[in-house]
Amino acid sequence: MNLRLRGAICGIVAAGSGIAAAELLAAVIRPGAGPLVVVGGSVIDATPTPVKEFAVRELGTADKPVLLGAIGVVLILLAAGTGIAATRWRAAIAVGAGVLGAVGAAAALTRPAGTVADAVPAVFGAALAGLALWWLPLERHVTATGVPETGVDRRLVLRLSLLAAGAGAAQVTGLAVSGQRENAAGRSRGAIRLPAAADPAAPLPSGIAADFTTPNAGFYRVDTALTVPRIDPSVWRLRIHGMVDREIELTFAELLKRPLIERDITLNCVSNEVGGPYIGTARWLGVPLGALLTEAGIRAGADQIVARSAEGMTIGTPVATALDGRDTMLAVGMNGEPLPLDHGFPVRMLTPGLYGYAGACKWVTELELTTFDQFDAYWVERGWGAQGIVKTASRIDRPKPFARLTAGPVTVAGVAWAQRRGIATVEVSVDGGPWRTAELLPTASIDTWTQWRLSWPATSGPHSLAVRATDRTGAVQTGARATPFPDGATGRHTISVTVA
Ligand SMILES: Nc1nc2c(c(=O)[nH]1)N[C@H]1C(S)=C(S)[C@@H](COP(=O)(O)O)O[C@H]1N2
Ligand SMILES: [Mo]
Repeated sequence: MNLRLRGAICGIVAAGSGIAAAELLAAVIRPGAGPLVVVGGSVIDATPTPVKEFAVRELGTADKPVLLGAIGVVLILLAAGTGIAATRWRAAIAVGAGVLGAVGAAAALTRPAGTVADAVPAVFGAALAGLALWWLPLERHVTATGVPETGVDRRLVLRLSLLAAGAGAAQVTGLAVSGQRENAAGRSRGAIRLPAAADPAAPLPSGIAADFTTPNAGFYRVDTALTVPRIDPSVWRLRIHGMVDREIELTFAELLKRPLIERDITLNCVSNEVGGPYIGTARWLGVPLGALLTEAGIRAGADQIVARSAEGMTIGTPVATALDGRDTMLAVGMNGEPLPLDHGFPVRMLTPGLYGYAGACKWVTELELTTFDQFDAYWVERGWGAQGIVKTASRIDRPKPFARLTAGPVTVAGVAWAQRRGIATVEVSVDGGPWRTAELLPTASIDTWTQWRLSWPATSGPHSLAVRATDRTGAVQTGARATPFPDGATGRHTISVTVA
């Protein structure tokens, strides 16, 4: 085997065993702070907004596996390079291990919820990787007569196998440990019996279409969390502090004792492109935030609620939205179940009328009353608008883009939304022609989307269909195109179809 290949293999196996050991240690002492996840989280936070937008748009929920894969490739290159260099220059081992440990430790220490202990797995793993590489026979054994041994290098094969087996065992154990914890989180969620709402939602009006409510399993997910936080509701606490007269700390049981409201609310993501999928409607159960804040006593001048989550997200929401009568809540239930882990279990915020990044902090553990002048939340620091008001928009769901249709009546249908304002009319234009008014289906409230449909007498040939909504303030959805950054996409969803 040539020396370089030998070095590369030794480097990769040594690094792999160190990283597996570090992940195992992290799984035991501090779940969610494994070196890979911590480095990945730092990469996400440091990623420039346009790249993030691209990732959300092009990769959707696959953005996280792709990121972890990219980190894996960088690690393999670093490990192989270190191994190759070490065949000539032993000190390369210290350099490679040092880089690995330093990057891991720096990422761990700079995570928003990071503690000094979080750096331990990375340092330990890097040291182990260095020792392993030192121990591996990087050069071919030389016989007493000074001739390199030929044939299979038993020592190399044996040591590589031992390391690989050790890494495999660490990996399996680590997965078992986190699997246990996941099951525990799932069990504690499964054991929760949510109280009935003191103020239940009205039944959905008859005539509402079946897909008005988005099932939990199909609800879009957008967040920066590489691993979903697993919060034990029995240790969960919410702290309300900052510009308040009395700090409040609540347990989950205390939160559930408060009168609950149940509401149908549409939630959507500011990163959604025109016509995009990051929107859904659910029946949420939660504690109105306004009363809680009033009990805490909001000090004069406080205009921002900064919600902090277990994994360190910060989301800034205007104080006014908790006091102006809308159903801003700390949600605990979604479509008749406790919140799914992905959607913020055990508690998330929900603010009708605001995009998720400005009002819907998942896994929330802290609310700090402050001002917009004093503090920029996570997305605002990255250039997104501070207020996050949902823009009036509409989408064509049927027919699908590039559908081949037969001439005759075709049902064109979709949704339109302008949470807090409500939808007044929806219109469709065929081939840039006059706007035709669509039929609006019954809807739940001004905080939910409105389904619409129109029977179109399709004639043969290629056609384009465009939609626009008018909200109940009379404002017509603009046709001017804007990208999602910095405060939500605008433009009209337009599709092409062919009629035979
Ligand atoms: N803790 C936390 N909360 C978060 C986010 C996040 O990254 N972390 N993303 C926000 C964004 S941008 C949106 S659009 C909504 C999405 O909520 P969902 O995943 O339940 O649909 O969550 C919001 N809350
Ligand atoms: Mo979002």
